[in-house]
Amino acid sequence: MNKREFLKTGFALGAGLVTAPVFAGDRIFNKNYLGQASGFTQVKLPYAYNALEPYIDAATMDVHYNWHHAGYTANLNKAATEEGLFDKSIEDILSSVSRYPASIRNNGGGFYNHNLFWEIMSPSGGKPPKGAFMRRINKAFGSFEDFRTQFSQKAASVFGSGWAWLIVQNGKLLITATPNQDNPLMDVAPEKGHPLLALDVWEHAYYLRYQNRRTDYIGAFWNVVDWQAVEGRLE
Ligand code: MN3
Repeated sequence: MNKREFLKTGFALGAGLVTAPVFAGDRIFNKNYLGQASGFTQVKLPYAYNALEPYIDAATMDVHYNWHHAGYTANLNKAATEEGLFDKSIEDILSSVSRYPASIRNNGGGFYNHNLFWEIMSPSGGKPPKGAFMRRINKAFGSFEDFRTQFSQKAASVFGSGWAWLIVQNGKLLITATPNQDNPLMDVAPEKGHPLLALDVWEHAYYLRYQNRRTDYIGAFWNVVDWQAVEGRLE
């Protein structure tokens, strides 16, 4: 029985139940009675909503995680159901995102970007990187301070909504930015690479506390960056 037949059979066996878990590769898909997959799930927020105070406020975290990110995730699952993308990883989907409708690009990006964003922040963050990783940053950008300045400038200069990134591109560290929910994994990105660090500069990420003062929000972000988690994304 191939994977697709197994998916079908699994669903048929589960008919009549509200959800029927279906195993595909390394993911469990809970299909609801409409047959919609919920295979892409938000990471569990690794800290309380108020844990990043005063830099990121609890109300913003709550709305951002439970409405914005949850919305992208639900809409990705709906779009992935329509496109039959059950057996692909999000990385695979994003790397050929130009082949799919805009709903996959927007919601797939929104899903992936926020999962990464939550995981590279921590209430115990703000301590600079160490050892070989710090030396690599110094080599690429002059110094850690220079890196922060360049990244902050990139984030501040995003026109409208988007993200700033630290990526690895062919073994080289690089700062880049993307509009909307695009990211450097996408085939449409001008600079492609593996994302290590991400900063959401959509107004929904900071407006409640900082209003239009995006640069204050960017400055505060450095106090919660978990450099161990960032380094952990280097494979
Ligand atoms: Mn956001």
